Amino acid sequence: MTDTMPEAPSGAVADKYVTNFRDNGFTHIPNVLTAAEVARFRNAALDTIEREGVAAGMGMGVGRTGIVTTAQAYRKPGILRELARHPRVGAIAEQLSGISLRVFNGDAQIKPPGDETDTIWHDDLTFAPLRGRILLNAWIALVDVPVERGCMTFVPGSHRRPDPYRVPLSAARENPNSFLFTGWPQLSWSPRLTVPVRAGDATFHQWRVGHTAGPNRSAEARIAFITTYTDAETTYDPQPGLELPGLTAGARLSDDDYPRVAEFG
Ligand SMILES: O=C(O)CCC(=O)C(=O)O
Repeated sequence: MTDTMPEAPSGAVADKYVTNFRDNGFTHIPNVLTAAEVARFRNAALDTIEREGVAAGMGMGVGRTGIVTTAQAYRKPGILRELARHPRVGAIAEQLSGISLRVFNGDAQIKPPGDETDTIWHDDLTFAPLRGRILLNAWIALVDVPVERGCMTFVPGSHRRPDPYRVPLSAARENPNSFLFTGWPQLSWSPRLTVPVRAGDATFHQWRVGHTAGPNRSAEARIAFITTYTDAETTYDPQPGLELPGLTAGARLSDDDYPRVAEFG
């Protein structure tokens, strides 16, 4: 994991967010998108999901909810690709991590009203066949997401937990709802922080921080876009059950398929 890195561009957000991200493993940044951007990207999310939405899993079939997602929208021409390559969001991610990044994924998600299922407690590393200094998600709210609509909850500081560094995917498959606390029992006793967000806000969290999201008990859909960034130097590191087609073990990710933030205009 990264704490202080030489490549860090700075100035996209106040230093307090960087401190927060590094100390806690996540941070909440208000007004990352303007109201006009929120409306445009929300419409694009609704349209795209209407046309080609698929049921989401946490990764490799673990932890199903009622969430419907676009499929690799970050790669397809269209408005959502613009959001995945949003220069300000990318600049914030690089400032928080302190290193050069590339986009690993980017999709819109809708959690329908009445979906009573929590997202499982997890860290993202368990689902990432990657070796690198960091992977982080920007969870961008395209509607207000109060607690009752299923906002995120984090275990502050859990990215600094002692070994094991990662657990196998089989642990998550066998115990999707408890593997985080079985793998790292001390986290059962750590305080948790639930983070309601307004439309246009984003939370950024890194791959070792424990997190979940709640059910949607509100009358409206929870609409969000999640961009996943990874260290630009990341290499493909397949794990049992975590293989991605078209990638070579040990090789760096390609700039064509996983664009560098530095290329965003
Ligand atoms: O949106 C959710 O319900 C969960 C999102 C999540 O786990 C993530 O962004 O890593």
